[in-house]
Amino acid sequence: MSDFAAILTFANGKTLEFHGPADITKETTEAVVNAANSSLLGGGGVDGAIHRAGGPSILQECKRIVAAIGTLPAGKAVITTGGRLPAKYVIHTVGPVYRGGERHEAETLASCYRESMRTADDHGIRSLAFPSISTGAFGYPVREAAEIAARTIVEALPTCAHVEHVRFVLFDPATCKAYVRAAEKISRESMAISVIFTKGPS
Ligand code: AR6
Repeated sequence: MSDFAAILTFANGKTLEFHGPADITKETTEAVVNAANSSLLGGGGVDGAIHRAGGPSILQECKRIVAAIGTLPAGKAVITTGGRLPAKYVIHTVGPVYRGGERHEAETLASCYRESMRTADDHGIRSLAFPSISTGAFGYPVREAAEIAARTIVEALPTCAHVEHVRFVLFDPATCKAYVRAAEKISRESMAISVIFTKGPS
């Protein structure tokens, strides 16, 4: 059971949803995004959870990608199938490691979201779920990261031919709260035509 949900609906009928606390490995969107590292060999946090739940085929595909293109730079994205996950695909992206908030870190974080959206769209994917990239082991302050994440999706969504629904799946209450703030800010700026907060943060 989640404690928080907000849905922003835009003029073209596309939606951006904020949802949590929740586990992205249970998501039934067509694709889920993984906050990976450049090796694509798995790790802790959401990366570990996705590989555990999805099974070994995801790692095998990641190894084939690395053999073909080398390690994945921060800000880029690649796609594998979802193995045993309910989602059909996993899009793996590498967030920036936070080292004090230099401008290129914000740009790299925005690039993760843009590249993931572009990859999904190139594969005809209609619905996509994101975790909060870089705000765990990579140490990005969640309030700043939430605003970059939400704004980048709001900008990218209208340009997609296929992606219609994007959902942030937020693991813990503090992360939910930060994304609620970002959602509220965006809704105040009237980028969305309808905003529904079914439960706010306390
Ligand atoms: N569902 C949704 N979100 C989750 C889940 C889950 N099952 N598990 C954790 N989170 P992190 P990063 C949240 O550390 O900061 C890995 O070792 C978590 O609470 O997973 O980008 C990789 O291999 C936090 O809000 O990713 C890399 O080496 C968010 O996901 C490194 O960590 C991101 O936390 C990447 O670090």
